[in-house]
Amino acid sequence: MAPPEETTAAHAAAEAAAIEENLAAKTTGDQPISTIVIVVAMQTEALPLVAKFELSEDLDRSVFPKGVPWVRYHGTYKGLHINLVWPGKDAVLGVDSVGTVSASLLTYASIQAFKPDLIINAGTAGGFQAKGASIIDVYLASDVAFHDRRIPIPVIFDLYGIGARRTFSTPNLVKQLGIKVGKLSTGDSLDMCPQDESSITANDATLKDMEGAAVAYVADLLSVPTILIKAVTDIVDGPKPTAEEFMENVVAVSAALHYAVTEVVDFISGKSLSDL
Ligand code: FMC
Repeated sequence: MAPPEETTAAHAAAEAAAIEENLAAKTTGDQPISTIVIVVAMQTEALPLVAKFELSEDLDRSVFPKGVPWVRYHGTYKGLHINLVWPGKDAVLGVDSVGTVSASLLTYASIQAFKPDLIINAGTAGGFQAKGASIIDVYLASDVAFHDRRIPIPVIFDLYGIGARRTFSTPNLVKQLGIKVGKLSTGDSLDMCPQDESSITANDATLKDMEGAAVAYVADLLSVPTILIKAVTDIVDGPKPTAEEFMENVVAVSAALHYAVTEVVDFISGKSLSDL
């Protein structure tokens, strides 16, 4: 049953007030974190988190442009305003809109709409066993870079393409949770061609995904600190074909991811950015 109109209006007004209040408080990194945006790429990754944080789907969708498939779940958990967003299903093909383009647009729109103190990009990733990764391991990405933006014009354009950047530093969180830390390399393909492989090696990456560096780029543009939590679904330098191994593990690994994200959110609750 649809909620009565006054309830929806009151709810929207309360939300707008919370966003304003959050903006007013955002002068230093010392206030408790109030609003977070969790960006995920796949429904399988989103649903365990929606259940855990008891979020409700924003059926009105007026925060996003009309017609986009992007989905937002929201609610309050341990004093934090949580907005969990995923780019939804492709309008034509009906599959999750994975990759850097959707992730960038959604991150941009979500920062504009919710003015978060912090972005969490949570998702699955390939891992390199040569770098110590195993299936179901969960990592915090210390650095991100792209591996498929080759611009071989020396000195500056090549570096722009790689787009390497450090993520928001969270030494206390890493220490408290004992979570693994590694570098993440992002590109728009699930498979890996030889050129991508050498770029990933040059990026010194333990992890390979299709969104992380794009989310971090947009968040950096708009000066929002970002942390990336990635759980390993497949071993890129292992014997199994990536797509097969990914499909085999994605549900179990999404469950592991949701435990890790919960631990991170529990840790964040009541803390300021400088406490992380
Ligand atoms: N390479 C690239 N991306 C992924 C991966 C791999 N070996 N394993 N899992 C992923 C992530 C991507 O970020 C996508 O969101 C999704 O899972 C695969 O389409």
